[in-house]
This record gives sequence, structure tokens and C-alpha cells, in this order.
Amino acid sequence: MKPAVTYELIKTCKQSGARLGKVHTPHGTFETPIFMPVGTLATVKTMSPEELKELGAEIILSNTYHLWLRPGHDIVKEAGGLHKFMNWDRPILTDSGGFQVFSLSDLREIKEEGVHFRNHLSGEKLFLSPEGAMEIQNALGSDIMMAFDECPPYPAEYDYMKASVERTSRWAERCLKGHARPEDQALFGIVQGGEYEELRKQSARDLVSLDFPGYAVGGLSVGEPKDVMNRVLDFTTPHLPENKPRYLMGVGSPDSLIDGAIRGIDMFDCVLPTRIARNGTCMTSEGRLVVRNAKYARDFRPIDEKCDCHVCRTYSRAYIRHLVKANETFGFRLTSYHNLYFLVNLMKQVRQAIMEDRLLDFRNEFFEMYGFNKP
Ligand code: PRF
Ligand code: ZN
Repeated sequence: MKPAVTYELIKTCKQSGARLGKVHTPHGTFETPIFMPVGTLATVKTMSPEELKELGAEIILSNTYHLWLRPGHDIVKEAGGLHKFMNWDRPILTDSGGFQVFSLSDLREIKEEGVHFRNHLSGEKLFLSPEGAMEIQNALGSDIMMAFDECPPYPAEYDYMKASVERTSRWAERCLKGHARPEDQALFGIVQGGEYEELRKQSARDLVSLDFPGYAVGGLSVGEPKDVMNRVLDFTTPHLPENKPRYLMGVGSPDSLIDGAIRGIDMFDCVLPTRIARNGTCMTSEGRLVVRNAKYARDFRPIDEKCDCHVCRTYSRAYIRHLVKANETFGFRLTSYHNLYFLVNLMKQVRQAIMEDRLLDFRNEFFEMYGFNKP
């Protein structure tokens, strides 16, 4: 059977090794490298699907754990699946819940069968397993489902990490067995192993032998320094097949998107642009701009003078500052829109630079402007 999701390599950047490609899904095709906005609760916070399309989003992410707790995957299924439920007809990727269980709930207990934990809303005792995560994601009907994994904290001891990687591989196999809709939903495996080269290699080898239609690199952006993340990618992506998409989970700072693409990553997601937008922080070509700041009270320029998004063409820093300070919802919609546009557009520029074999030059120019090269 042809997998529900396939990867087409268009070209490799001669200067950096980054990949330009296309991912084909049952809800359409998107070009990679790509940034995926996060819609945890079947909404990208404050944004309508129409606005997401207008700003150029091609695929969004949602969460198994949150939709399981509310409204319940049975209700989403009854609505005709997540695409219909939330009125988004482009591709959707769902995370498996593994990571959310570890980051949101306390009193969790990891067993071979799955994870026991408490509902972060009600305190009720719950259990999630590889089979459960598949059943929920099959009900949601996402184009790309993620395997149920363990994302250990950073740093973790080698022995703990080794046992965890081996369990994650066994769970991945159970996920494949439990997956009921391979004809129209693709299941991606998640490589773990922390900062340990040997364990990353082992994890990749285990998962590649199971022949998933795509692979994620998990367990990064969990508090490790940037150079550790880059080093882990350097020794992990070479173990992943060239004809399948590669997804770096939970990464969304502009520098890491560029550095990830250079290391052969095709897909990224992060709450960062929408989360910082809701406290009035904007991403701009010259670095972060905290629009709440008093110095913008009479600044009638756009958030980013180099940005051609609807917000920057229409509204001023002074107006947005006023809204954000007054806690007006519209202010958060404007900062969210701009930040998402900024990352979606950044990836467009990354793809163009790959096309022109100049991604390392683009990286240097961008880092210079964004302020990463400053002491
Ligand atoms: N596993 C899963 N989801 C994730 C991660 C992971 O390791 C991360 C790591 N940054 C973010 N989201 N399933
Ligand atoms: Zn803008």
C-alpha cells in the first residue's frame, strides 16, 4: 500500500546541504522546509482558519492529549473529524500526547503498558498508552499522526536514556500495530536519545527498521544549549532515510529554524510565535520587539518596517501597544498574525535560498540583522 503521506526531494542546497522538498498528504501538498503553527485545542489561539490561510499557513498542528480531555475525540469524530470540526481543509498533524503528559501533568508513572497520570484540569486519574494514542488520533483523522514516545528531561543519565529509548522503540511498534487507518493517515516515528550519539543512532536504526513514512527528532529544545541541539542534529539526521520527511519537534525560534534546515530538517512547529504574541512580543527582522514598551507610545511606524503582512501594512506600533496594554483581544490577534506571518515568510526565504544554493549566506545575513552575531 502506498503511504498516505510521501516526500518528494526537489533539490539539495550545494552550499549548506539543506533540502527543498514537497510533502504530499490527503489534504494537499506543502513545500518544505516549513513552519507549522500550533493549534493545541483545535484553534491556533486568536486566529481564524481564514486568517491562517491569508498569512500563508499550509499545515497546522494539534494535540491528542488536549482534544482527548476536551471536547473528547468521540465528539470530534462525530463532527466528521478534526478538519471538519474546526473548518481547516489543509493538512493537520497531531502530536501523540506523550510529550504533553510529561510536560503538563504531575504524579505520572511510566510503565511498559503506558503512562499513568493526573488530568491537569480536574486531577482525575488517567492512563495513556500507544494503543490509546492511536485510537484517539484515528478518531481525529489527522493527516500525520505521531507515535507515542517518552521525551525525557534534559539532562538525563545515559542508563535512563537507554532504557527509555528502548521502550520508545517498543511503543513505536505497538503504535504501528494499533494504527487502523494507514490508507489515509500517516504515522511518523520519533527518534529520542537525548544528547547521546550512540542512543540517537540506536533509536534511528530501530525506527527506520519499522519503515515509518516519516520521522521526527524529539527530545530537543528541552533546555539544552543551542550548540548541543545542533550537534545532536548533525549526528542524527544522517541516520534518517533521504526519501522521507524529517520533523524537528517543538522548535520555532528563527535561528533554530535556519540551523535545523541546514542540518536536513523539513518540518518544524512551536507555540513560541503565538505565545510571545500574547504578552506583546513581536519577532522582527531586527530581533524581538516588545511592543508594550513605553518607547512605542508615539511610534506610528509598523511593527517591522521590512514586513509586508496585513498588520504591518495597516496598524502602528502605538496602536498595537495601546490594545495590548489595555488587554484588548484585537491586540493579541494582531501580534499573533504578524509573528506567524514572520515565521511562515522566513521559511519561504529559506526555501528560496536553498533554490539558489545560498542558505549559509542567508543565515549570516539574517543572523547579522536579527542580532545573533552581536556580543
Ligand atoms: N515528543 C513528542 N512531542 C514533542 C516532543 C517530543 O520529544 C518535543 C520536544 N521538544 C516537543 N513536542 N511526542
Ligand atoms: Zn508584519
